[in-house]
Amino acid sequence: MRIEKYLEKRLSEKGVLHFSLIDPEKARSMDVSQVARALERAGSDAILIGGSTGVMQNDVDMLIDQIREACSLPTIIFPGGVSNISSKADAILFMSLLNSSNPFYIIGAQMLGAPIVRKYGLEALPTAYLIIGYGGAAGYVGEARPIPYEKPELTAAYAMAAELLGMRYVYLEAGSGAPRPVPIEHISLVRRSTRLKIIVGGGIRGREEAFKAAAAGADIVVTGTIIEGAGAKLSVRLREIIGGLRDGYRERASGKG
Ligand code: 1GP
Repeated sequence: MRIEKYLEKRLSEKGVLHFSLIDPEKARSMDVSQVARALERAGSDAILIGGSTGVMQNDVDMLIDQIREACSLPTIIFPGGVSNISSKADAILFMSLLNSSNPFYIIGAQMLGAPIVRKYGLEALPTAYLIIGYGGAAGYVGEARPIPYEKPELTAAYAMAAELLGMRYVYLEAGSGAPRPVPIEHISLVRRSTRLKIIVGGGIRGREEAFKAAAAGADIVVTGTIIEGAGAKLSVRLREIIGGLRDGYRERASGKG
C-alpha cells in the first residue's frame, strides 16, 4: 500500500496530481535522464511506464534503472501487456480494459500477469481502463469498443460497475495523441457517480486542457506525447500543464468547476 498511501497523501495536499507517461519503445530516442530530471523539477508526481507495442521486460527494466538514477519519482507500470511487468517498478496499475470486445483484455492478460505481479511483490492499484472516442493504439490493440464522446452516461455506468467490483481507480483514456481529450462531461459524471480515483489521459497538451480536466473532477492527469521532442522547452510546458491543473482544482474546490 506504499504507493497508494503516497498518492492519497499527495492528493490531500495538492488536490490533483500529474503523472508523466514514458513509453519504453519511444524512450530509445530520448535522453531519459534529462526528461526524468525535468519531470521532477516541474512537479510531476509519478512516472508511468508502458506501451501498447514493441515493449519487452528488458526494455522496462533498463528504463526504470535510468529513471531511478536521475530522479526520485515513483515508477508505476501502465501495462500494455504481460511483457511490460518489471520487478523494478514501485507499483502497477493492475488494469482491466472493461470496454474491450475481447475477454483477453478484460481478464485473460490479468490471469497471466497476476502470478508475476505476486512473484515480484509489486503493489497493485486495481484500475478500470476505459477507452473513449479516438482510442489510439491502446484502443486498436485492446480491441475496444470506444465509448462515444457524446455518451458520458456509458462511461459512468462502467465506472459504477468497476466500483461495485472493488476497483479503486478508473482511467479515462482518449488514446495517446488523441486529437481531442476525454470530454469534461465524462469526468464530471464519473465524479458524481462514484468515489473512484479518476485518472484522465490522452490528447492533453497544454494548460487549457489540464485546467478543464481538473475542474471537472480528475484526480490524476496523465501526459505522454508532450515529452517527445519538447527538448529544452519541456520544463516550461510541464509547468504550464501543472499550473493549469492547480488552477482547475481551485476552481472545482471553490464550487465553480
Ligand atoms: C496515453 O493517456 C496517455 O495512454 C497519454 O496520452 O500521449 O496524448 O499525452 P498523450
